[in-house]
Parts: sequence; structure tokens; C-alpha cells
Amino acid sequence: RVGPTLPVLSDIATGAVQSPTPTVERFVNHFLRELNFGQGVLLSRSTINDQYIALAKTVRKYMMADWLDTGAKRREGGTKTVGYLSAEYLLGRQLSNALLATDLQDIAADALRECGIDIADLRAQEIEPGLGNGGLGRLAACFIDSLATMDVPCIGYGIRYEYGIFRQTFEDNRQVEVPDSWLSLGSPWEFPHPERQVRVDFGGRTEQYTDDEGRERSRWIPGWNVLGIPYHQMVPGFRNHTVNTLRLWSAKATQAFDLQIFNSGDYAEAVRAQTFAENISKVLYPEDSTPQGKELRLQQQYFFVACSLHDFIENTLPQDFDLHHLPERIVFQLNDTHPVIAIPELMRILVDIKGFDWDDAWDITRQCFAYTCHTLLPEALEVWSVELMGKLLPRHLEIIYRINKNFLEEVAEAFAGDEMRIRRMSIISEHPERSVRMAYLATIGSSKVNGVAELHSQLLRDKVLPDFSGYWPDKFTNVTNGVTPRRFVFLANRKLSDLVTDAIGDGWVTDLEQFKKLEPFADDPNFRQQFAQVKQANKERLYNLLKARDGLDLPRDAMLDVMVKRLHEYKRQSLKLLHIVSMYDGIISGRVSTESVVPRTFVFGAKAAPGYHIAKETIFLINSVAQTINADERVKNVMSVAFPANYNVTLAEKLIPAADLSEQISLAGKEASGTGNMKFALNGALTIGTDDGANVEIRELVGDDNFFLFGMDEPQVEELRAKGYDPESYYQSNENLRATIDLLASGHFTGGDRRLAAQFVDNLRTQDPFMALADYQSYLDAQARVDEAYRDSDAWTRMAILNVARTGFFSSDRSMRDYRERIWNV
Ligand code: F55
Repeated sequence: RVGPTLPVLSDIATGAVQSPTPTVERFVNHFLRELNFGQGVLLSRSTINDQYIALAKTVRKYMMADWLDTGAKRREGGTKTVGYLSAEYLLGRQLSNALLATDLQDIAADALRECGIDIADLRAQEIEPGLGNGGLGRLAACFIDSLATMDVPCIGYGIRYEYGIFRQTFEDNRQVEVPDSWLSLGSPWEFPHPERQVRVDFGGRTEQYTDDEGRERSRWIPGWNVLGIPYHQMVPGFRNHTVNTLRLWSAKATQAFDLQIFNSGDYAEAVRAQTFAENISKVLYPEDSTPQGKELRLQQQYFFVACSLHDFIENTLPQDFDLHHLPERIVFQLNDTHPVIAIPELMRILVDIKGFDWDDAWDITRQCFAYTCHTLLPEALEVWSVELMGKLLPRHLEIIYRINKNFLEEVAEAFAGDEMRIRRMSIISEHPERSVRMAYLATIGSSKVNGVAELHSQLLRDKVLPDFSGYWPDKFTNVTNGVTPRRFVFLANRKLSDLVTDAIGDGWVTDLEQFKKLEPFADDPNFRQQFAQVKQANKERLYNLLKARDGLDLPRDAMLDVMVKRLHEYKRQSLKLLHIVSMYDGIISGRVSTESVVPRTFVFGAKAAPGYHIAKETIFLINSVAQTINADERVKNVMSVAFPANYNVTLAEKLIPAADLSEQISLAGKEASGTGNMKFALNGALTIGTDDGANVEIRELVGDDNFFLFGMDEPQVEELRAKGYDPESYYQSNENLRATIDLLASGHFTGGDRRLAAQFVDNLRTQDPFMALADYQSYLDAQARVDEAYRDSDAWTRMAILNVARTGFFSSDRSMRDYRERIWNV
């Protein structure tokens, strides 16, 4: 137990800890002090990095009193906390967000100017912590931002990966992954607390025994252990003096571990063992949909979950707390199945350590957890082989078996004789190998289960977990995702923010439904003109960045058509590529004159999981097509394709506000929600999209006239699949499609080498698992409607304004209200 005697409260009460009232002069002072006494350099000798660190630490100071205060208030209050358990947090840069939250942007900029420094140079110095893969990790970051802004007690728990998502580079048009050493220049935002280390056990075996009261019990005799060191980060609310905490765990070898081996005299082996332990938080797994059943990954999951539960129960709750009341003080939200091992871990704590009866412990445990599912793809549902689980966490496996046995007895009683159902609902699947279905464990061990958009929640009930939703209809609910307006509107689109604030005031920043008040302005020609100017300025900003960052020269006045998201077959970057090649083919074959086309710039951003072969082939082909098209005089000024490497949060913040057209073209029924789609609409891009995920809700809100819908809906996809899908028939019957695919296959884009496009083309023609060819014509027709609409630029701007005005629903503040009401009871 740590910290009960820290004199935090009295410090604040006596004024020993207080936020300085910000003035430019004070800020200069603090900054120079950080530079001189923190970094140990003179201003005249300081590097940009010194200056960045000093600035960050200065801003940090202005949040410190609020942080301590929030912590003290939480401890005193005895209220319920949200423990957000997530293996990923894709935070993005911290400096701008902290300056925004504390309202220090202008003061800091002025103060630095007085020191002869341009704050923009320091902002650019920050390496974003990429501790997540994509949507799921970014969602966690949006949620903790909203909870702080709404002053909801929340601790974000996760892993402090030493290496986040890889940095993507291109060599000969192919993706090459470079380790992301985000910590290499120091991270001023984290507070390490090695003294608060937590021990985590692994391996070994269990032993049965009879306790003093004659009860049969099991005890875990672990084989090895590691330490978890917490690193704290501030999570500031927007100008509300709340600062919550994000607690990320880093693995360290225990001394006992080393000593044992040192004593055996094998120095090299001891060092190797240390590395082994510290590997646990070394690197983020870069798969965003097909979890590899790797032992290290299970170690990571249990590691951070065990640390987090221990931290909350032993160090956050009052010392004498009666754990029978645990559900009154915590709800752990499980961000997908990655932290689901927390369920048997809490059972282990209650039963094995605290001596609770099984039934009492189970009753408490279920009330403490809620589970969010983020997928519909069967291959994305996590399973762990029983063999591996038994080797790494033998006691947890026993607990899972007992949970399963009790549950299946309950099912057997409710559905007497229905053997099939019992087999279907078992946590343990028998094929292809005995394994633990984590989504089932999560569903059985949670009080609530939610999907992330209306359609997704419906399909989750009907297709993924039908037996469970039939059995517990009230357990299932929906919370549609959202994004934080602070980062994705206010920070990313300052010009739009100013325009909007002039029109409707600034209440929208924490109440995004106020965007509705913009609706009348769609009919105001003056406002439309200003809105169009903002979009143009954002484009210029982007093109300047892409010129400096990637050496790209892009035309200033084309429609900007953007597809940014992880590279995955179901998201169908392939379909986007077919559209581009088809447009290009139309022009070079003379079917279409350059005068008649609406000029477009296509931008892609996408990382592929390093082992995802076809995804990497797609990247290669996009780059090859881009290279060819950009060099072809015949399409000069009417088509260009850009694929800046290493799409991340930082680049998203520049790209999204500049976009005219948002590509959300997944096969219906595959994208759980999407959140990029929301960011684009909120920044005044129109969507071309399928009836999938949150697109459905976007379209409902903005109206059919302001959304370009195409493609099959989910029932049609199912119908076609049932009928037998034959991609080749589309190739044969659609002349345009055939020409497009033939051009791709011809080697035209790959220096004459047909082999280089062969896998991509063959995959489409023979498998096409996500039915790009079936939706091709519908997609091209929709793109023609986009062109038509874009020709009338004033009408387009009107539609864009209506998109902004009608999508305030997609604030993560609203998502958090929904979680509070439907799930957490906080
Ligand atoms: C990461 C690791 C594994 Cl093992 C599996 C999945 C992921 C991951 O990153 N998933 C992910 O990003 N899912 C996305 O979640 C978003 C937020 O809910 C959704 O909007 C999006 O549809 C979904 O694909």
C-alpha cells in the first residue's frame, strides 16, 4: 500500500500547491527555469528538443494543482470510477491538447515569441505516442478526453509499449516497417512511479487443498513473475479544472528472478532473463483484426490487467474497504476482448486471496464488468488455446472452466435436452483445437455488452452472439461511437472553429449538438463563401505540408478525395483503386475528354499489418498506380494520386479538415462503426459510402441528399453469398470493369511486369472475398453523382455545411453520456 500519508490535501488547502495565474511574463519565467534547471541548458545553447521539453513541462505545471485536486476529490468522494481497460491508446500529440485544455495557447505563443521561438516549431518536434493500431485505440483516447471534460471519475489503464505502431516507409513502392522509438528524445508527459511497482505472477501450477473451514480450494503456485511499473499521464478536461489519470504499465524484471539465476552463476542467462521479462511491454502488436495467438500477447494482456486490478483494489480504494461493495465503486469497461482475462483475475482475487465464496465473488464480478465488442469479422474474435492458457495462467484456466461449468448447467436447465445449444454456448470450443472463446467469457462475465453503432449492435445480437442475446436480451445494448470535438474540430480545424464560433458562439466545444444552429447558415451566401474559403485554406495547408513532408506537388484546385484507414480487404481500398484506374483508363483511351472531367486529387493513408500479404500487395499497387498517373502528361491537372507514408493521428489532423470527399466504402456488414467517417463529416466533407457501421446513422442525420450512398446492403450481401458469389461474372459482363482490371493486369503500372499486379488481380477475379466487383458499378455511378454535385460548388458547400450542422451527435461526449445511462450507472 502506498501513498496514504501523502500530504496532498493539506498542500492544496495551505496553498503550497497552486496553479500560478498565467501571464506571459510568468510563462516566460517558468519556461526559462525549465530550460535552465530542468534541461540544464541556456536558451542560447538550447536545441528545439530542449525547448519542446521545457515548454511541455511548463504547461504540465499549470495542470498540476488541478490534477492533485481531482485525485484528492476522487479519493474523498467515494463515488464510482470508470476503469477503462484498453490494450491500446492512440493519443496523438499531447502539447497542443494540453495548451487547448488549459487555455494557454496564446500566452504560450506570446511567451515563446519573447524568447525568439516560434511555438509551431516546438509543436512539430513532438513524436506522437502511437500506442494503438487504429480505430479502437483512438476511440479509447477520445473517451478519456470526454470523461475528463465531463468530470466523470475515470482511470484509463493500459500498456506503456516501448515501441508503438511501426513507422511506415516506402521502398520501391513497398511498405517497409521501421520501429517507432517514440521515447528516444524523452517523453515529458509521463510520470514514472517505480515505487508503486506491482508484482505479476505467471506460469507454475495449481494445488488443491482443504481450508480451515473444510472447503475445497485451489491455490496457484506460480513459476515466475515480473514487475509492473506505472507511468501516469494527465488527462485534462476542457477548461474545467478536472485532470484525470491515464496509468500505463511498463514491465521490469524482478530481482528475485535475476538473483536465482545469478546465484547459479550464469550471468549471461540472468541478463537474458531480464530481457525476457521486459519484453512484455516492449512492442505493440501491429495486427488490427486477426489476433495472432502469440504467447507474448497473452502475457501482455494479463500483465496490464493484473497490475490494474491490483492498483485499483489495493491502492485506490480506502484501506479497509469491504469488497462486497466493489460494484458501487468501480465499473471496468473492457475495450474489446483484449483485457477479458480481468474477469477470472477478479474471481481469483476475491476467492483465492480474499476468501470469498464462489457465488458471492461471481455476483460481484459480473457487476464490475461491461464489454464492448468492436468487430463482426469471425477471424477477429479472440481465442486462446487451452494449452497455452494452462501453461501461462493455470489458475485462471481452472476458474474459466468453473465459470463455464456453472453457466452451462444453467443453460441445460433452461433448455433441457438441447445439447447443440450447450455446445454452441460453451466458453470452450473444441475445434480446430481446444480453446477459450474470449468474447463468450466477456459476455457471460459482464453486466452489459455493447456494439459500437446501431447496425453493428443489431448484427452482434443476431449473428455473432445470437444464443446469448436470446438468453439475456437486456444485457445487450448499443452505444454509437463518437470522436472528441476538441481534437478533431477545435484543434485540427482552427479556421472552421472560428467561423462557427462567430456564427453560433463557442458552446459547441462541449455541446456539439449546438452545431444544429448552423443549419440556417447553409442558406446564407456570405457564410457559404467563408466556409468555402476555410476549406480552401485547409487544402493549402495540407499541400504545403505534403510538399515539405513527402515532396509531393499537388494541384491547388482539384476535388480532394480522401481514403484514410488501416489497410484491410474488407475496407476495400481495392475498390477505390478500381475507380481511379477506371477514370484514368477513360481518359487515356479517349472515351472521356479531359475537359469534361472534374479534376480530382486522391489521397490514401494506410498501414498494413506486416504479415498481411494481400494488404501489402495492395499498398504496392496503389503506389505504382500513383507513380504512373502522376507522371502521365495525358492526365496532368485532372488526376493526381498521393499516398503519404505513415498515416497517423498527427497527419489525420491535417488531412481531414482539407477533404472534400470522405471514402467509407467497406462491404456492408463488415465495418463495426468507423470513426474517421464522423471526423470527416464534422469537418465538412461529404461522404460516399455503403450502408455500413455508423455510415447508416450519418446518412440518417444528414439526409439522403447530402450523402452519396452506393452498394449492397447487408441482407443483399448475405443473399448474394448464399446464392454463390462469382466475381468473374462481373468481370465478364461489365466492359468498363474488364478494361480497368485488364489495364491493371497489363503491367502498365508496374514497369511492364505483369507478375507484379497478378496476385491483386487474381485475388479479385477468383476470390474477391469482400465483393468489390459486385459493388463496382454502383460505386462508379455514385462517383458520377459526386462529380455532378461538385460542379456546382456553391450547392456543394451548402451540403457540406449541412453535414457539419447535422452530425453533432457524433461527439464522444454523447457516447459517454450513453455509456453512463445505459451501462455504468455513474
Ligand atoms: C486491434 C488489435 C486486435 Cl487483436 C484486434 C483489433 C484491433 C483494432 O484495432 N480494432 C479496431 O480498431 N476496430 C475498430 O474499432 C473502431 C472503434 O470502435 C470501429 O469504429 C471500427 O469499425 C473497428 O474496426
